[in-house]
Amino acid sequence: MTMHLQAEDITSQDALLIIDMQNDFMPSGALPVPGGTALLPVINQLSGAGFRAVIASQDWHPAGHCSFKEQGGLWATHCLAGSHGAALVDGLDQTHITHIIRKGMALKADSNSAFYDDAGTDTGLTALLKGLGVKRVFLCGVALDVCVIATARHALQDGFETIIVQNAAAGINALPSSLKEGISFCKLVSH
Ligand code: VGL
Ligand code: ZN
Repeated sequence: MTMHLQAEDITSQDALLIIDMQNDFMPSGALPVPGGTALLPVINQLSGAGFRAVIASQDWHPAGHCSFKEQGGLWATHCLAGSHGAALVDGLDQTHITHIIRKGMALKADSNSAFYDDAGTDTGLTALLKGLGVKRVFLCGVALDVCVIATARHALQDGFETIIVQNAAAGINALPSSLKEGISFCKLVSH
């Protein structure tokens, strides 16, 4: 399903998950996502649309993290806890952000998802959302093919209607062709 989202479609049972809009994932950062900066106006418009909660995730790694190349992982060193690279991008409007979720903090388990890491450790996001009465989540941010999609899969698994806002998300590479059914895509309509 592709729907065209308008601000008036958002209800008090909806949450926005803004995934990893951090300096290291922007075009001049350590692990650049092409087009990352161009998402800012769309995400900023979206975040004020009346969500019950607006949750920003931050990739937040210790030195020597297992996902880093020098440890045999896939990625250049990025998002070191407390660094400028790990900070939310300056141009991100934080006015409507209600919660921050940090992930990837364990040395030996990566966490593409904002819900559970690769060892199954829970960030508490599902309980937080359920406690607020959230039934539907909209996802945006970076990287679409890595952390956004991993977060979407867990959202769906935990019973949330799950929608990726395609024009508010950008990837490092193309999306995998084997996308799990049940995740919807929409575009934000501005007017
Ligand atoms: C991410 C690679 C490594 C992401 C995080 O936010 O998509 N990608 N760590
Ligand atoms: Zn990472």
